[in-house]
Amino acid sequence: MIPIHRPGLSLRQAPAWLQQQGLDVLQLRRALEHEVPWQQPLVTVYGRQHPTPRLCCWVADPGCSYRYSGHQSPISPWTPSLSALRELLHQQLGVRFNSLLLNRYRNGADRMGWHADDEPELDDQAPIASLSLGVARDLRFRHRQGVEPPFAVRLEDGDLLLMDPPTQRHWQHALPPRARVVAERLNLTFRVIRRP
Ligand SMILES: O=C(O)CCC(=O)C(=O)O
Repeated sequence: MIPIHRPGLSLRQAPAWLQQQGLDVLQLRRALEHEVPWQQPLVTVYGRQHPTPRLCCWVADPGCSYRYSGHQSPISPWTPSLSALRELLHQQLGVRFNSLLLNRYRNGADRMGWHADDEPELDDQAPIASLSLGVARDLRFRHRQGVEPPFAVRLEDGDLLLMDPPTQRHWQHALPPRARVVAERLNLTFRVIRRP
């Protein structure tokens, strides 16, 4: 794991983590493209509704619902390949993730705006484990008060990125559009939702 530290930020990057687990990443990506019920919900931005600029799906244990940008995501069940990934992460990190947000960026126009994963239902003592499959994209980080220079982490096919506490409290992240990228990327962020 490569540690990345800034004041209030702690990341760990494991390049080609999926390949190191002996997985065929292309086959896994194709399987997920087919077996996941992808959606493109409407989100409200400055009072107006827009389709999200990517496809997504919320997979979680029963009772673990999640709300972002004014949208309550329906819960999809764990598929065999997603359960296997969750189990691998549990074995290696000792963390029992109970939910997963999948994002599918169809090309470089698809993107994710600035945000922190700091919703009240998320356990802020647990890391967020992010897996990337497909074309490389940059994940940008900026300090909330602007007191540190922003930076980017390049996420390649098969990489694991752990975002440890208190990163979400002090920093935001975004996946900017990239005009020259024509290929697809999947990102899976495993999370721990606090149960009521
Ligand atoms: O696609 C990515 O790497 C970022 C995903 C993300 O920011 C999120 O799921 O909160």
